[in-house]
Amino acid sequence: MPILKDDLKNLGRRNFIKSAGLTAAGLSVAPALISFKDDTAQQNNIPDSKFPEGFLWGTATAAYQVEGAANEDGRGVTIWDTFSHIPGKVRNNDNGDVACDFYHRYPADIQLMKGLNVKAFRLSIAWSRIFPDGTGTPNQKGIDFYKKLTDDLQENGIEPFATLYHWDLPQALHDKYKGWESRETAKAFGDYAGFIAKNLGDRVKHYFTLNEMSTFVELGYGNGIFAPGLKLPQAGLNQVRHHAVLAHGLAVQAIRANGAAGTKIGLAENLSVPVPIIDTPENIKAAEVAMREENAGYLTVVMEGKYTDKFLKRTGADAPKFTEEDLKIISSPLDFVGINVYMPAGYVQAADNADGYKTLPFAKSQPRSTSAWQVLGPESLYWAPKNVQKLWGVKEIYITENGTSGTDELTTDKHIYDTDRISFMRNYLTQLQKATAEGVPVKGYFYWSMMDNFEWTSGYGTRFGLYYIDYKTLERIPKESAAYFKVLAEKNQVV
Ligand code: GBH
Repeated sequence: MPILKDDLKNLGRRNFIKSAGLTAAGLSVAPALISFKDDTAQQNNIPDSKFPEGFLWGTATAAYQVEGAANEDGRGVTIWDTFSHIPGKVRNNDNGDVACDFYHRYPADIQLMKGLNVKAFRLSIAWSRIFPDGTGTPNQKGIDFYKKLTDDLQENGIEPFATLYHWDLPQALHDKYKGWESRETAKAFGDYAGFIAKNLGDRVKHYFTLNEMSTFVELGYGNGIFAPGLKLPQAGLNQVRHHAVLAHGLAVQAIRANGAAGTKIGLAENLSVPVPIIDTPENIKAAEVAMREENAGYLTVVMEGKYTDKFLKRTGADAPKFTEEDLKIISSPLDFVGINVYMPAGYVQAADNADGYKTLPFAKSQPRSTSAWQVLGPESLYWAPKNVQKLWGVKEIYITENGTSGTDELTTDKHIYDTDRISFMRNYLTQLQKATAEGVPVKGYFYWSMMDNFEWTSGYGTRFGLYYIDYKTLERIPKESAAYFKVLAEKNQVV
C-alpha cells in the first residue's frame, strides 16, 4: 500500500501537519494515518448530494408575522390583532403591530434575499388589507402594496408564491359569522381568492390557499391557544375542520376561474408525518397507513374527496355535516401540494391491532430545538414527501416550510454562530435529497423563515430566521446560516 500519494507529497507533509493544527497539539502523525480521500474521489461524491436541476430555493414568511403597519393604508383588524392584545395570550405580551416592519422595508429585504441566491419567496397576503371587513368593498391601497411587492420581487429574479390565508382572519368575519364556525366564512374566502387571482394573476402564478389548516383549527378552535382562543366541543370542532377544507376547495375553483393561464394552485399543510422506527417493509407500510389516517380530516379528504371510514367511525355522532357536492369542491384537482415539515409526528412500527400500527413515545432525551414542541427528526423530511407521492400520486411537491428555532446569541462584534441551525438544515436536507434522488417530485424548498419574526404565542423571543432581527432598531443581521443558505442555493446541493 503506497503510504503517500504523489499529490500529497507535493502538498508537503510539514505543511499538511501545520494546516491540520497537529503540530501545535504536539502530535506526531504517522504517514499511514494520512488517508483522506483524494480530489477525484471527493468529486465523485458530489452528484450524490445534488438536487434536481431547476430545484427552487426559497424562503418563507407570513403577513402578520413580518409586515407590521397594522393600522396603515386601510388594513382591517384581524383575530390575531385582537388576540395578541389580550394580556397573557402571547409571551411577553408581544404583538404584531410593528413586527419586522416588512411593510415599509421590503425593498431592502428583497435585496437581502437576492444576496442569498433566493429564487422564490413565499409571502402571505393579508386578507384584511384587501377586504378590511372580509367581504364587501376592496381596499385599493392593499392591492397596490402586493402589486409593488411582487413587481419588486420579479425585477430581482425572485418568483412570488402567495399564501392567501396564514391565520389572520378579518375580525369582522369573526364578529358576524363566528369565523370558521360558519360556512359563510368559507364562501367569503373563496370570493377573496377569486378577487386576488383576478387582480394579481398577471404577476403571481403560484398560490397556496390556506396555511396549515390543522394548526389554526386545532389550536384556535380546539384548545384555545391560538386566535380566536376557542375550545369548541367535538361536533363544533369537526364542523370548523370541514369549513377549512371547504374554503380551500372553493378557493381552488375561484382561482382557476379568475387566474391567468398557467396559474398553479396548491395548499401548504402541516401534515402529520409518522416515521418508521426501523425501515422494514412492515414498518414502512405502517407509516404510510398512519399518515393517511392521521391527516384524515385535512390533507386526506382534500386528496381523496372523502372522509376515511375510520375518521367517520371515530367522530361518530360528532362527525361534520357535509354534502357530496362539498366533497367534490374540497377535492378539486391541484397542481401541487405544499407541505410544512418540522418534525416527525412520532416513530411508528407495525402492530397487530385495528390501526395496523403503533406510535412509540418519544424518548425524553430526543433532541429538540428551543421550541418545546419541536422534536428534531430529520427523517421526517424524507418520509413526508415520499408518502405524499405514494399515497396520492402527487406530481409536484413543495416543501413550503422547514426550519428551526435557536438561541441565536448576538456576539459583541455582531455575529450569530447558529451552528445548530446549519446542522439542522444539513441533516434535514440530506433526507430531502435522498427523496429527490429516488424520484420523489419535490420541486422546491422554502426555509422558514427569511428573518426572525412574530412567532405567534411565543412572541419575538423565539427566532427561526436566517436573518437576526434586532427588535430595538429593526436592523437585519445575517446569521451564519444565511451564509450556508447562500452556498446551498448556489450549488444546488447539500453542503
Ligand atoms: C409553522 O407552524 C407556521 O406556519 C409558522 O407561521 C410558524 O412561524 C412556524 O411554523 C414556526 O413555528 O403552542 O406549544 O401548542 C409549525 C407547526 C404547529 C408548530 C403548532 C407549533 C404549536 C405548539 N406548528 N405548534 S404549542
